[in-house]
Amino acid sequence: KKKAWNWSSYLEEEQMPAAPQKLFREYQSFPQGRNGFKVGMKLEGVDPEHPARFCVLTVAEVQGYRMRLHFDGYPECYDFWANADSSDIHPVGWCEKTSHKLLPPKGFKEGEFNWTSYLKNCKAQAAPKSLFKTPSSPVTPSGFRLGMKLEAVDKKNPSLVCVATITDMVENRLLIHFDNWDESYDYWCETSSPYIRPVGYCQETGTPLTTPPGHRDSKAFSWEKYLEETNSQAAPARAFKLRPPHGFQVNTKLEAVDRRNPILIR
Ligand code: MLY
Repeated sequence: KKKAWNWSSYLEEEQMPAAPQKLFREYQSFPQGRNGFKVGMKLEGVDPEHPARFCVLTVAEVQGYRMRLHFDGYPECYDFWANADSSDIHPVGWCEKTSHKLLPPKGFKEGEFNWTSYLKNCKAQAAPKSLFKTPSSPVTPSGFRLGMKLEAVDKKNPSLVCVATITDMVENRLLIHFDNWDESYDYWCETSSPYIRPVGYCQETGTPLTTPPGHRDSKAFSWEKYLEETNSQAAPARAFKLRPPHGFQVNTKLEAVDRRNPILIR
């Protein structure tokens, strides 16, 4: 007969210790982490699968400092976990205030949704503003502007550096969109992100640049012409937090962890 599984006999059998509680940050502690969000509260937030979209969300479960967020009207399989201080979540009304399009719950036509009557009909509470992370320091203008172009690593295909555009900005974070690709490759990053580089970086470093599909003569791609054709500006090099040259050379040998097989050091 099988005995019920439990941690203490498992650790004893394996002769392995549990990770000591003191190694966890307060926000990781379970279940005492400070978190004022309550199940049923509603809010607005980024869809992790489509970072360009802001959606109507409900707190479905709270565990310590983390919570499971649910897309109103959609199946639970799309639920995702976020920390209470995530920069991707905002109080009710944030989209309107910041001129972002808010995707209504499933079943609503565009323009038909309004928070006041929705909250009333659902008999639900909006998550209080005080629970959300507020930008720590006043946001200093970064030099990046909406619509500016740059060269960015495609995080889903990390060997590619591609022609990209800043299509949204929240505080100091940038939404990176790849020209002529759909929004599923988009991602949010800090201005100091190592994934973004100024126009001309690839040419300077001899890295191949992936040009927008459908753009004529990808071989003869010229940023100058492209900026002119698209009537857009390059993000200024000074806006990038460029780090000093690191001294690594192409083909220098080193030791590194294999991320797909992390116990091996090759
Ligand atoms: N094999 C993939 C590569 C997509 C790359 C998209 N980047 C550049 C935004 C495909 O063709 O779908």
